[in-house]
Amino acid sequence: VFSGGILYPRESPTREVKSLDGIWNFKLSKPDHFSGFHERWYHTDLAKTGGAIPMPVPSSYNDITTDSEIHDHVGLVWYDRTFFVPDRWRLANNRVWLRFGGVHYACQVWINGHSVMSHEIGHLPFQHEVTSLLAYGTKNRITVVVDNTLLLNTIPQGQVEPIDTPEGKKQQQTYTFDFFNYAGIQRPVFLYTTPAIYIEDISILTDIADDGTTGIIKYNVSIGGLPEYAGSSIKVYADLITQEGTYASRSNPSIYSSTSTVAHGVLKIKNAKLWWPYLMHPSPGYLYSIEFRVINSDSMNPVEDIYVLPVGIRSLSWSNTTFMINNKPIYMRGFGRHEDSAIRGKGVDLPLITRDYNLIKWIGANSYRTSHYPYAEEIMDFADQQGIMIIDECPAVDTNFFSDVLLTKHKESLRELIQRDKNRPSVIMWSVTNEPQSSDQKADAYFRNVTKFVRETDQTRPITAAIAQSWQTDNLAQHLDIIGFNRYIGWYSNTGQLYEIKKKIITEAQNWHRKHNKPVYMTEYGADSVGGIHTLPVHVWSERYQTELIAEYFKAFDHLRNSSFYVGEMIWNFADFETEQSVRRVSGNKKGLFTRDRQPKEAAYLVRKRYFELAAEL
Ligand code: GCB
Repeated sequence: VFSGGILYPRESPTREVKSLDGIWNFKLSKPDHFSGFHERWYHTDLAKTGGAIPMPVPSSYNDITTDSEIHDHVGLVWYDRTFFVPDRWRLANNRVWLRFGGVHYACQVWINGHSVMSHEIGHLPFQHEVTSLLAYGTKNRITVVVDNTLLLNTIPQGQVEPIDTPEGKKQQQTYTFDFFNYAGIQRPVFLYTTPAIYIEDISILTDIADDGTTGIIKYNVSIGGLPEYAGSSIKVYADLITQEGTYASRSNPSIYSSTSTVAHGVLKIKNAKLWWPYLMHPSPGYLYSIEFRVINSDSMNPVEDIYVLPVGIRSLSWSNTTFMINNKPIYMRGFGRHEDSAIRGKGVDLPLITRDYNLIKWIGANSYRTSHYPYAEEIMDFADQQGIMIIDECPAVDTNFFSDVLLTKHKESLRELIQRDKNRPSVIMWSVTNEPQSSDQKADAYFRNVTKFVRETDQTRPITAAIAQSWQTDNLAQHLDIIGFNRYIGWYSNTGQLYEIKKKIITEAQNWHRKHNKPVYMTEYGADSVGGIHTLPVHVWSERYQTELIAEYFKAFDHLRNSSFYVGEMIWNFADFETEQSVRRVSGNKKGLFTRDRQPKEAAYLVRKRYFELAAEL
């Protein structure tokens, strides 16, 4: 879909960024599923077709109106808006790009009636050059059609069945994963400019030299738009700048040769300030930035393009029993999360994101998993800046039916995820799946293939997954570097029997390690509690039951921490979140330490006490 990179749009002396966020026009495609295509809605203003309503971008569309038709819609929805492109963008040697942070699940995009691009697999960015499609100094129209349908060959999987309703035949979406399938243009939309010769992609690898103090940054910069005659007149400079704004290191310019469009270089910095996780160092999340400049010595205006990339210097290493950052053992204390809140659904919301990180730090966590899909880049930026370690998960949740078509798409989701997040210091592992049917024989070959692909793409981070099948029947763990398991003793099994937790969890973690000789951690455990419910004696659904259940797991973890292979504990979930309607769910999943509006439940105080104690031990 995109050739080259998918760098986040950043302003620089050579680049402008314009947001297309705001209120768009919105319309369901009904009664005929394809009416928008038949009537060519991309050739006209949606408003003129009748029945369009205002819809905010970014946001999920499901909870914005009071209409269950929109909330439960299966199939196509249409968006459009107009925008202005300044005349100065027409300048020679300018390119204009259109970039979406994420549209769920699949979409097609038009500019002024011309099809620009399509994308499948939600939660991942995509872009295309639109220079020649825009009208400069005047009004333009952008149209997007979005399809939320999940089938057996989508990531994640779902199924659609026909239903009869009083209004006629409709489709109903079903899926086995446990969160609501929010959809729409859920992340920011940008137009941005680059010069004709531009930085297309940057890949960096960081390490610490044997002296233990010198930071090493290796980089590759690929240049787009190079004319054939450019030859050796094109040079790429890289300056490392500290957080305080001083120059720390400058690499010799790497020269583009006519045989390659990639420039390589190395930056070395003595006494480097390393990127450390939260509470592992007085200033966690230290970021340098590298200013990359493309200089064309043959040109009247020698500076072609400038892009500034934030960089954290850190090393990762792992063995059969340990996981290390900067040569110190990692013990993860955190949770699984969701992109979820009232009204906006999965829409990027800066006040919410900022609040969430304040809560993550309040509770003393050092890590979380982006269960069960890649999170917005705006969310990932905070993790880099604040020293929160991320287990970066692709959208393959609850894979139940394995096929070659699915495998190809699964790998594509990982390719796009790694392409997007490869430079982030916060990302310490790739999670290739959550709770697949790994007892199925087919899972073995399938995940051998998936993990081989990830290892070929990135050798610097270990591969993990969250497994629900038992260690006896599972066919996935042998392909991982670090094994995560989800288990709900005291909730789905042994309901009410908190005394069963400690021995069962210890035994299971030991069995995973014994079978595979790999580090192990718990990716999920927890209990639902409805904020405000208190019972004596203590029963399920009360705040106290959740607290006491979590305390029993802590006893298991304290035992396991004496054995070297155990590397972390993650509670399900950071906050309450929306699911599909179900009698097993009380207005959503209530396993949050925080309510959906981000206030603490009783268990949050217990977890806070423990996480700060764990941090103090390191
Ligand atoms: C799980 C799933 C998660 C669910 C959770 C639960 O194992 O990975 O998506 O929300 O259990 O609460 O049932």
